[in-house]
Amino acid sequence: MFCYSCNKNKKEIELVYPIPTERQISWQKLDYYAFIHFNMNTFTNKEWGFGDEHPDQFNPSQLDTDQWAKIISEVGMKGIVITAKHHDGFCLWPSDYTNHSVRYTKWRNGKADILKDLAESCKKYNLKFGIYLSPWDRNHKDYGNPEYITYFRNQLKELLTNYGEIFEVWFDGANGGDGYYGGANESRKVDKKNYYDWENTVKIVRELQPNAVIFSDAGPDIRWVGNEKGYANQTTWSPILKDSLYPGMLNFNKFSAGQENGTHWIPTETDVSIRPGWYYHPEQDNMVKSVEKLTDIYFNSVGLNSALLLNIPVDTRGLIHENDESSLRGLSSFINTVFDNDLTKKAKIHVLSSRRGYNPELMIDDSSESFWASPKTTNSNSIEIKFDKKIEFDIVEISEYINYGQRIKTFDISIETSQGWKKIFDGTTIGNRRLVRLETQETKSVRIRINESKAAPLISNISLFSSN
Ligand code: FUL
Repeated sequence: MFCYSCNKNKKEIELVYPIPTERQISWQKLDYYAFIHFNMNTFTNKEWGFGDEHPDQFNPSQLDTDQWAKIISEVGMKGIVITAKHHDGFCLWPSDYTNHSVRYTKWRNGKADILKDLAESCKKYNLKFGIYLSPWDRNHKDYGNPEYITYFRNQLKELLTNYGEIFEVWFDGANGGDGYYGGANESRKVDKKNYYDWENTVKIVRELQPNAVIFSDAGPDIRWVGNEKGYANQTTWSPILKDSLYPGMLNFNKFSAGQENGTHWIPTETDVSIRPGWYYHPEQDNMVKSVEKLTDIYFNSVGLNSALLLNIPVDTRGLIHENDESSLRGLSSFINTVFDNDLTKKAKIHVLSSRRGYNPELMIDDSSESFWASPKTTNSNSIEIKFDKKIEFDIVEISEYINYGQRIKTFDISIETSQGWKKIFDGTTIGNRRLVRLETQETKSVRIRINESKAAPLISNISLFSSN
């Protein structure tokens, strides 16, 4: 995993617990990937189906999962998480455990398996494949009883066994309420803390897909960011006091920024839809988020020590709508143009002192595996990036080497002017990737100071970009 040749003897670096697992480190490198909400609700024009829908209502006219995967890979997203089953209980795959699935539709004579099609399309376009399986099931007669947990796990096993490598398993925190429940048409409440016995469900995922990260409000691998708007917290600690959390809890917002003294490494994933709804609604065709809005979301998720799970509601044809495609391509073109030209390639970098073997140039080299380390005893560090000629920039990117724990608590950025140093930004956490967007600045020297840190900072990357 580690690039030992980059820094000779990483063994001497002190760990600051908690630290990420290998599966979390690989996931964190994905930056942004797609959520696809496509299921029964697409055809009933709802966000939450009651569970009494007839399988024949599911009827896409031109379904083409290659079209999804092609667009998604071309815009630089690294994977797709699909709503295999949403709260209404309808399954996009021919599950052996229910007759509420594509197997019981007139569409394609009941021979369809959308997960199989999508898994193949993902392979073809080199995308990772993930699944959303709703714990809440408003169709199933046993929901609320122990039998339903067996049903849920049987379905999970089908998904984790029959579709190749799964990179993420998404468990929604929304559950319990009224529903069809096999004809009972009643309200059912569950004890969210204990009903699902998550510990044993997690074991199934670990056994069948050891590399998959598990998402829920509370982890265990990645956690909810606390809103569905696309914005992570300005201060975002990957460590969190896990024992105070459980999926579906009401006051989750209190915890969503994580904690400096968190006990478990559970980074945030920022989920947001490109439209107002998670599902396709024709009346929202002209409400697709603009390129500017998506760019802002990108900076406030990927750029705030999180990852962006951007939802695209596939339409009733079974295709990504032209308007959504156009915004996605706009975002991708911004990302490619801006992040392709790192101005620090022409810079010299200076620090007051370094640990032997961890020189400052490692912050502006091409590798994210190498890093600069300050001496053990220092808690205030000044990094200067100097240019021969004046440069213009409006984006600063800083990354900690997170494999050994998240450390930095506060930092600031200054530029050198004819009157001396001028502070232009004050920030808190950095973590995996911090993107700071500024007014355009002109200078020959940029200074980043790490003001407070849990231990000597380890910085793997500093970049400067111009979006003009
Ligand atoms: C929520 C669900 O209730 C929404 O329908 C959607 O799936 C969103 C991603 O998660 O909790």
